[in-house]
Amino acid sequence: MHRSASTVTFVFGLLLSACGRTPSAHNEHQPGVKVVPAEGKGEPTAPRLGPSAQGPVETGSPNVPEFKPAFPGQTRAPAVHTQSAIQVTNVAEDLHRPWAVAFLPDRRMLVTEKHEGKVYIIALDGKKSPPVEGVPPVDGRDQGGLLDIEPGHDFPSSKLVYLSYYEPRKDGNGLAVARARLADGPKPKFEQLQVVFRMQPTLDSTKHAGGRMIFAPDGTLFVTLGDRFKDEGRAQSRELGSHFGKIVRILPDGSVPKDNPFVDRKGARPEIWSLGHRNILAADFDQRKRLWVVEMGPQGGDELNLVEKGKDYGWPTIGYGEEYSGESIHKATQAPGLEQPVYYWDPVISPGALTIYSGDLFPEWKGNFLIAGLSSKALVRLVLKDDRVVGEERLLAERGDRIREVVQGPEGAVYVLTDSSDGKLLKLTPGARGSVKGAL
Ligand SMILES: [Ca+2]
Repeated sequence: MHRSASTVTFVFGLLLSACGRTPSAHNEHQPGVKVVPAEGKGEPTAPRLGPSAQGPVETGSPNVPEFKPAFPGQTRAPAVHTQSAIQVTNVAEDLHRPWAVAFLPDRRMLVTEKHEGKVYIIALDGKKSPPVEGVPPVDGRDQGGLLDIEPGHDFPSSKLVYLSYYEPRKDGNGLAVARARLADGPKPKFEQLQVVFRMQPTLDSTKHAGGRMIFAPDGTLFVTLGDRFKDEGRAQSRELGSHFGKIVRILPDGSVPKDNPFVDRKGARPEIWSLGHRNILAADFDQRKRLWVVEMGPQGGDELNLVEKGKDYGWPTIGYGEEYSGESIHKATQAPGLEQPVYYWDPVISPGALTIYSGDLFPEWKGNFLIAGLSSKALVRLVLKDDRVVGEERLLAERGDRIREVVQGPEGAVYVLTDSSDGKLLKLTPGARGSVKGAL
């Protein structure tokens, strides 16, 4: 179904200048400002490079003010502002709770719908295929369903596509990764489906199974997992005998790389790469081939972590958040042998996906971290220097959409999915110079 693209150009600086500096003013402005048109009222804010003198982008009160950062700049980095106008194009809509986008070599996109476990192939002009047949059954309740999708590195020859999903099992469910051959055409289908990874143990939970898949530059496959949002799962997050609370690393056929950190440890699950995570949906590799993740924390405890082989990221022993009830989880924010987050958010942003931008279309974003924000209803941009966050921005906030996914397209445009029963696939490109009064 082809839909004509609607395009809106606006300047984010206008929105930022419109937002007050108190928590209530910030929140009130979000739904009120729909679009700041090119010929809108007021002038864009003066462009600012690097840290702003105006303080952090986050103006909400912390949930856990008694927890203090371990080092300067670990939270509430100074606000920064994108100088370019940004054009937002509506590529596709009518997507029911879409979760992931992945590009095929011919620039068409694979898009998943979570609850009913559907996959569509969407062309750059928005033309959508029939649902791809052959998707495995999913437990689509709540946070479950069909989540991530990635073509294999060898897709041009193998046609292999990888899927992650809540697999229905006797006595519950668990995250599974399957791969299948995509038989393309007017009625596309997956053939020869093979499950290559099963999160263990099985538990009856509709939450926190993680589910992001990312291929490393060396072709190994990282899969992020979670603590299942249950006491027994949380208690296993730092135990090597369980997949709960872990990031795992496998070969594309599901076998275990010989250089995984715990392959020789008795009782350890050999797929484990790192431990002590709560729930991770957001992951990407940087230009130096290092893995970064943004974790869904508890109330007041979302974290950016630089993930290294065999390390323990501390959940639930340390952290910066608290239970949703306000009860405490952690006695302390630091402990020997447990890794500190590079950055944390209190209040949270609810990270759905991470893309470390490397394209040429937005030169000022090069190397920046773009994070899909669900509860924060924004595309969160972080500027890093020497592995410390030195700037933060909330893009697209005036739309009021929960943002589920962010990926960089082959030409350097940025694609995002909104999380809704009428979800949209949006494309961000630089707005035309001179189209916005006062813009550079
Ligand atoms: Ca942690």
